[in-house]
Amino acid sequence: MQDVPKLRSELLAEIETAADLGALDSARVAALGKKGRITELLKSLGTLAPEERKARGAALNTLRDEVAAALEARKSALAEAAIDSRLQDERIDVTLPSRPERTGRIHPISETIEECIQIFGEMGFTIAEGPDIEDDWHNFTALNIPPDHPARQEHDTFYLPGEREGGRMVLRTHTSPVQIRAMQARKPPLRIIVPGRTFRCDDDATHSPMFHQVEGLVVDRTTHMGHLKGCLIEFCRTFFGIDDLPVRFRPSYFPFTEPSAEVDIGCSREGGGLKIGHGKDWLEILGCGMVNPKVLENCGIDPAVFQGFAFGLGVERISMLKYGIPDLRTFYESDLRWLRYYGFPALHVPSLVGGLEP
Ligand code: 2NL
Repeated sequence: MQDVPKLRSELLAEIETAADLGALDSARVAALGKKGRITELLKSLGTLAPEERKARGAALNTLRDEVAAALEARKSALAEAAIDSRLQDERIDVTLPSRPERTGRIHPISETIEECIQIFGEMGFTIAEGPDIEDDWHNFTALNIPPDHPARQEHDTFYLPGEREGGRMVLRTHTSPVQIRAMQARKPPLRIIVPGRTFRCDDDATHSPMFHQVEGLVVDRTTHMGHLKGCLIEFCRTFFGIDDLPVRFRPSYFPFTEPSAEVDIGCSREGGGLKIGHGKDWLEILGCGMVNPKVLENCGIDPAVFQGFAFGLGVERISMLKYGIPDLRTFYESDLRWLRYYGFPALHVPSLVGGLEP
């Protein structure tokens, strides 16, 4: 008759030395499988005398439990070892230096948007995004742009064929519809900026059918023109890195703001070149105003309780001014030599104090 202690040490040794899950499973089958050594012994208990059967049955049950526990323990140990070895194999030395000159460059549009996000982010704005394809209501109607407004005309707007939910769809002509959606979806106070692509049916030396905007919106109970001015003066000075940059607000008109203004920064055009920051000339760089009460109302915000300011700027324009890029069209030509010259290294961090150098 099989000696239980001997069987125990054989089975446990086999389990302990199983090198992988396959070998471990063979050990399990050999011990506890249908024709396993423990199973066979349990089956043969019936042939024994009652006293002997009891003692041996107890010993075999204990052995079976012990072997089962050893199998589980070995299984966990093998799994852990597998993870350890995988972690070792996939180790990445994050202290190795990068090789930015051998990787791509960041496009000036991305860089400029990132700089705007950085500056407005410091002021507490968060980023909102929305679809490039919009319905007529979010792109025009909600913004108090009347049906006969020139901006709606076929030659300014890319209208898409067909209708969706009973309305015409357009490629958004500004990022304002994202702010409309934010006002509909959330309760004030709101403080968001919206960077993104915009589209207008225009293509010449100074217009591209696809361009980028950063718009901003603040809505709160006591938001006023002083907040608008402080925010945008701060933005202009930080973006161009000139502490005493002259900034002026010139009255203007937009259907979605009242009053409206355009923002100019001081510059000099003496000697043919353009120098930002000093001199007696002015350069328009963005549009802004207090959100028209009708627009708040269109979005379900009570204009008797809340007021806001908004602004919009063209990313290509301020990028060209800051980085001395002379030709708008070159932004979209995917010319690698241009990108190496005007682009930014992969790990470049947009700086608030970076001045005019890339
Ligand atoms: C420009 C002028 C502007 C806005 C954009 C705006 C958005 C909402 C409500 C009110 Cl939802 N206003 N946006 C306001 C004033 C000017 O952009 O010349 N952009 C390049």
